[in-house]
Amino acid sequence: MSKAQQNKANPGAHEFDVVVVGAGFAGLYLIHSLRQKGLSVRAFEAGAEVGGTWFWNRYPGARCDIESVIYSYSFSKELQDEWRWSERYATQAEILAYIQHVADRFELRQDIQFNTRVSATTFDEKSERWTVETEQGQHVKARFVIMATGSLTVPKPIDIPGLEDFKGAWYHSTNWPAEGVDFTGKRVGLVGTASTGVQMAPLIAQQAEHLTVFQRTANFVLPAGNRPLSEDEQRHYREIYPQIREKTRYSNGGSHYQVNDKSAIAATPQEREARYEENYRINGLAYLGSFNDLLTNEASNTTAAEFIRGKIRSIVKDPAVAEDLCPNDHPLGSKRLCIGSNYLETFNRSNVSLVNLKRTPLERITAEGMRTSEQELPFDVLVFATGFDAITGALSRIQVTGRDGLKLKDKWKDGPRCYLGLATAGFPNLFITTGPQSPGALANVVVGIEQHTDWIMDCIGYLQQQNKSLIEATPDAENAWVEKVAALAQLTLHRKGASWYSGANVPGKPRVFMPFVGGFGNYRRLCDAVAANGYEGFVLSGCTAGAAVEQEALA
Ligand code: NA7
Repeated sequence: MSKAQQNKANPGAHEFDVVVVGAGFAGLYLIHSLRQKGLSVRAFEAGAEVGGTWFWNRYPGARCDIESVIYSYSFSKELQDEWRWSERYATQAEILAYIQHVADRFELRQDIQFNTRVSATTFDEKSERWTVETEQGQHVKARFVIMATGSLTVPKPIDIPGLEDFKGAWYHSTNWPAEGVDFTGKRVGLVGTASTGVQMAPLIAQQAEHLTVFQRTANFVLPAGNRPLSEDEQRHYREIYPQIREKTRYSNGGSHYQVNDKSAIAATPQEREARYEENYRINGLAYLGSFNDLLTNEASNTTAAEFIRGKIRSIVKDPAVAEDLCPNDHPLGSKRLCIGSNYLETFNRSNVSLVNLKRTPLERITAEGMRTSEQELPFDVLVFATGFDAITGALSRIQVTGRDGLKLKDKWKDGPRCYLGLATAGFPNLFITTGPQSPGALANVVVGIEQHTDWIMDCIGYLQQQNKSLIEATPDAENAWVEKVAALAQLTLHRKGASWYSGANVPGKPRVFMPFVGGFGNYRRLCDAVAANGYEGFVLSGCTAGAAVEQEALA
């Protein structure tokens, strides 16, 4: 009987090869891959179900802003062939159904403990084991801990004073009631106009008596071009899947779109207009690939931004509202583009109004509603789409203690530091998936999850082969990587956008641009080269008697 099978037969076990924190897209593929290697694994999941971000974010209109056919696992051809995506951009419900299907199909649930939040994990040098502690006080031990905690899982606390005074109902997008919310006949105030608010507003407006949208920063909103996927299209995708997947693995953003290898500024105005028009109509986030310098050349960026502002002015009938909706304080793409359906058109409805908080700031929430510097507005319901303590939020809520009592939160007090975005010096055998200093959510995160998982599996295999029990990033390699990630970001217009990519949305959070912007394909090649060079930048050590015996058993 393999160790993995033994574990399934023994739910009370408290010693594992690997503990995985989280059972979303990353956690599930990790469990599957670890089992394939014959390793025992226990995953802890705070939610009552698999899905992670896609379990919690069930607000009206929640959809992925990446196309379904590529926002999906590629590791199993059978899974790929049997699953049918009904729309170009899947709803949260459909993505969650897919993740649940994966959990059932590969029988992953038996290694997951639900409704369990990990509170701490501590490395013991003598035994070379991590102790993982849950909020319920449970302790388990593992040789490796893999954080699959996601980038968008912890809500940013609501930082508007007075919420406790409000007499009506209020909801946050990240923790939406499973039974839904009926807005019929209600006066609704919505705070937040980025990806989430943009998806919610049109649906709330269809039900509510009146919807007031509170906008602090106007964003670049593009139409998703969503539509049902026909049987023929699905068949076509299944035929070309091998090529699509290969493209996503080596592309800049983990997608299959062709990036135009031409500078916007070198193109004629007619060429620019034609390309922007085509991408605007049908390609969502790929609008950024209309030309090769939109994120590096300010003049080029302005041409793309001006095109979107023109669209806003042509769609929104009231010129004053249109002007308020025009983003003008950050370059296009320096914050995530917002992909929606009928968002701008929603402001042409008679039951929708916009409050520009740049002109009339929010002062506080009152018993009856909201007060700005200019007016007091009564509401029955308040909805917050105010975002996340992104990328590091979930990790910072776990007390992680490495070698010599080093606390991750102390090490990261001025910003996160990871080598390859996968490991951090002082914390042996701790891996982080799609975390800071990796492409993370800047690229298609499912492609990133598969790449990280495969890399970690190869790494554990290499340790076994070399008869080593520990792997740890060196401070030198980590420093060089962190500098490289920061220098790359400085070459782009991301440096000018105050976004969750850099922690700028959370007051007091260190301001560090966290994702690797050098392109997903390049990142993969760098990670592969590190592995090919015997895990350059890492120290491999250890091999206690206990670990050696275990490794023999696994061989
Ligand atoms: P985001 O992108 O962090 O957006 C949050 C929105 O909430 C944004 O419009 C913020 O305005 C607004 N916000 C936050 N706090 C306040 C306060 N106190 N007052 C007024 N407005 C506020 O989160 P999302 O959930 O929309 O999207 C996150 C990611 O999920 C997205 O990028 C996709 O990858 C999926 P601000 O811009 O700070 O002025």
